[in-house]
Amino acid sequence: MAQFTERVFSGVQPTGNLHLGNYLGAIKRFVEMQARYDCIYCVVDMHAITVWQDPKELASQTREVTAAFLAAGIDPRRHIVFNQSQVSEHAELAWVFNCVARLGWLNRMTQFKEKAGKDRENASVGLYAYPNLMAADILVYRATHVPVGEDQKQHLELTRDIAQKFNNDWSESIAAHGHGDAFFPLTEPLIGGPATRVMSLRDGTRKMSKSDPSDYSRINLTDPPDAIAQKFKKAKTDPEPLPSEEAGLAGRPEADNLVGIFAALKDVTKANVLREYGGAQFSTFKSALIDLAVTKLGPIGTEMRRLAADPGHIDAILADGAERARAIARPTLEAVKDIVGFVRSR
Ligand code: AQP
Repeated sequence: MAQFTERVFSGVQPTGNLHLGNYLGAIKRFVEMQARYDCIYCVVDMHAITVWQDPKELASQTREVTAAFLAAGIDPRRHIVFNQSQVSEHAELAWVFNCVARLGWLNRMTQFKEKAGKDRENASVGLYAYPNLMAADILVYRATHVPVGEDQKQHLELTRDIAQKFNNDWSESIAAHGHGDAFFPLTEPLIGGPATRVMSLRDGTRKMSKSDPSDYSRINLTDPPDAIAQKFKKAKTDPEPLPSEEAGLAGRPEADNLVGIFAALKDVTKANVLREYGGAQFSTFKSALIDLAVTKLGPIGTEMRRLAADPGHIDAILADGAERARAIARPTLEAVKDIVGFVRSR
């Protein structure tokens, strides 16, 4: 089996209101990956326009996500940070994948069903084909690992299916062009830790989400300390004290969510948290959670605001990242063109 250089790719949509779920499920883990892998982190603006985006807001939100990456501790000199639309190879490979993926595969995608809702006929074709573009984002760098939240698991499985089918359908051409028995890796999702699915603070059965109309459902990364405190104070709970063991969280989604958030912010397990707070009332636990969240998130918000004052600096980082991303993506795409049989000038 072909060997692939280990490389991490992941992306975040610039669709506003970056929240604690995006941070714990994705960005915080992006930061941790830097010590072990070469990493490529992308602001996926082409994914964002699968639903309507105001142009001015899209540009400012693209810079805001970039600022969040930097403020959280991603190093754009050692790794690559850029926005997707600056590297056209993503779109070109996505077209090839549109011709590899099967309608039946996309019809099973739950995120499309959730986002399109009842008005499916009026959803954009882009929203439907979103997973194929996501596969291209990852595979144009032949990335081997993708840190994501639990909600992206199904899309990662589709990415593997697309890679496998591409490798099978063009196996002779792949070998004839000197790429051995597989051109694309079967990318591994990295989904782990106590906060792979952070839930809404208003309803422990719904995912914390940028598009939730209630701002009280989420902690935004730019929230000042008093807003963080206010939102956690108002967060839904149940009347029982915290259990001493994890099994006691079953059937208590709000308690489970707050304990998971605490554990992820503190880099411990839920069991550790319950050892310390088992038997405590929510008022006591929420005070400790507020202190912890303000300590961890406060400096990120402050740094994001500082970076926001200099959009030219952000744009320069994105331009530099795009150039370095293109240097990896272009040879992949050229090889794909040769494998598929597209004539190209050399
Ligand atoms: N609630 C969450 N818990 C853990 N991880 C999460 N992620 C998103 N929500 C949670 C992870 O954040 C990364 C970037 O997500 P995205 O912005 O690309 O798209 P999304 O998953 O569609 O985010 P939202 O907040 O749910 O946006 P809307 O409301 O627009 O649909 C991904 O790794 C994702 O797993």
